[in-house]
Amino acid sequence: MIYKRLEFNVHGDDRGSLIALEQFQSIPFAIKRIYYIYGTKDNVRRGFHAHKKLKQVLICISGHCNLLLDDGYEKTDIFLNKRNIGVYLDRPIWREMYNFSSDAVLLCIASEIYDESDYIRDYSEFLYCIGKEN
Ligand code: T46
Repeated sequence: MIYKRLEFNVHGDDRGSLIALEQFQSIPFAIKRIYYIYGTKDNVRRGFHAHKKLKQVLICISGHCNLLLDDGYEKTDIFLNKRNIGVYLDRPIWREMYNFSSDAVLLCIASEIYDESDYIRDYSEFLYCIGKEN
């Protein structure tokens, strides 16, 4: 499997719902950074990179979007629209995000602080990094 699907406990009652995320519990690593993507314009595609070391959990906490994942051998396209589902990426995976609804918020929980040198932004370099030449 290219990614691990995480399902979070929903604490719901007659007031509504609450999901709590904790490091080493629902999130399988120490959390060093959280960022979120929102207000994405129509027909925009983001991503187009992989990470060398970074581990992340991606959760679409409002609206919907698609996540295209590629490990160099196979691709999978995931429709994200559930607040209690996380996509755990724990190795170099090429990713693209698209089909954002106007109310989409993609929450990203990361194992490291921001480091541009961890990005692989060239697809051929990505294949080289995972040991698969073009
Ligand atoms: C990823 C996908 C899912 C920062 O200054 N700090 C940060 O923590 C991040 C994530 C970004 N930035 C700056 C760098 C760029 O100037 O924000 C700008 C937009 O970042 P980027 O073009 O990398 O955004 P996406 O949507 O292509 O990718 C992001 C993450 O960067 C990436 O790690 O896995 O979301």
